Amino acid sequence: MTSGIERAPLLTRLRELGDTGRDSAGRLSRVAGSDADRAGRDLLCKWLSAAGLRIAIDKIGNIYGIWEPPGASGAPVMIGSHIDTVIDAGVYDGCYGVLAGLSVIEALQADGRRPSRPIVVAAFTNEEGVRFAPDMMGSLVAAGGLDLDAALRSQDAAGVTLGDALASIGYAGQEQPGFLTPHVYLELHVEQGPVLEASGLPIGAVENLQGISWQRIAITGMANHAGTTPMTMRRDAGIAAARVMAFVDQQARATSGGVATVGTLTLAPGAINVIPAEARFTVDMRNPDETLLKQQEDGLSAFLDGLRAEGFTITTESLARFQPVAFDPGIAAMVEAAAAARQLGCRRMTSGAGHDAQMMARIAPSAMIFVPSKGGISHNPMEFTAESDLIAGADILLDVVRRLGEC
Ligand code: HGY
Ligand code: MN
Ligand code: MN
Ligand code: MN
Repeated sequence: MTSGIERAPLLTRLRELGDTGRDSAGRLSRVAGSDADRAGRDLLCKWLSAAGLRIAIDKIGNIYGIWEPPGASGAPVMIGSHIDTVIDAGVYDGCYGVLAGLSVIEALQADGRRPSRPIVVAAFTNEEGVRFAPDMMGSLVAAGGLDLDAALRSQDAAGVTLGDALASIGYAGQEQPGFLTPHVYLELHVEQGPVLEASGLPIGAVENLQGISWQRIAITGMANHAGTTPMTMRRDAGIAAARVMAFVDQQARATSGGVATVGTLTLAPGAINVIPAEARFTVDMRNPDETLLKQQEDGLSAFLDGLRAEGFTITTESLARFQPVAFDPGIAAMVEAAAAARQLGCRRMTSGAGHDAQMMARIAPSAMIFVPSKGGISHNPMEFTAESDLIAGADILLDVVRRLGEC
């Protein structure tokens, strides 16, 4: 096989980017628009420039490193992902795909390849949606699925808008989102789940991505004395929230392909001896089947109506709602063929996690390549992928980009 990816730069940059922006406790929380996000973006742009790429930044802060070799024309082959992270994150989620995209361009340059199309590596803003909702926001705006001004007006818990946050870190770009529509879009990503490791295979050809429903819920009961109020006379918002958590968990376990998570929960007024007057929490439900995802949402809605009948006031707000997405079967077949040519085991699979590819699939044939996550762990500092798998995934990305870029 022709030369593949240079190991050292990819692995070294992954570590260096992973160490950029850690807090005093050593935690990596590069949430969108933070100082850690600025530090990571600055480092990425330094590497993109050093590779001779033209850097363009759009008004939602998406970063594009553009390689336009002589003779290349037309819509680009785009390789993308994100460098923002969740709170106390691992170093591979998102960053691996962006840095592998840079390594692919460097390998093509080193081989003297002349692609017929420009090749672009993209880092999309706020893929995680931890500080500003919805997630996959930068790619969603670039794909025309969310109005730019509405996205820039999204606020974090402190009322800071994404627009102000991007301006404060110097990444409120000039280009109009969508100024660069790809010919095809590829994303290499750690699986973040247990399937590849359990299959003993290094490569996943991702053919679809499950639907996602994010809701923010507030339940209002009544504060009262923890010692004097009989259990039969309480309107305990905390217990009501706990009942919702148990319900969505049990419902997901009983629904084929369903998952559900309550990842945030606050109680007010938040005193040991006061029955909670208010509970605010989020519900993340997902399912590869749109009908079943809708069934999960309807079940939650009916459960909340039951709580209203008990006297609770309940408000719900949709933070994100994305239908399941099918990726391009032709490109998935290219991934499988590239793996076979390198004698690497490969299987077709569904993505449990959301990714920028699900947004770019709205405007261009798109596909993803997965590599295994040790223990299926992600969104956790224990996230780990073996170096041999990281390089194998990047080699497959290189092979598919060479086919798509005709070089
Ligand atoms: O939640 C997700 O799946 C994505 O990483 N934002
Ligand atoms: Mn990711
Ligand atoms: Mn993630
Ligand atoms: Mn993701």
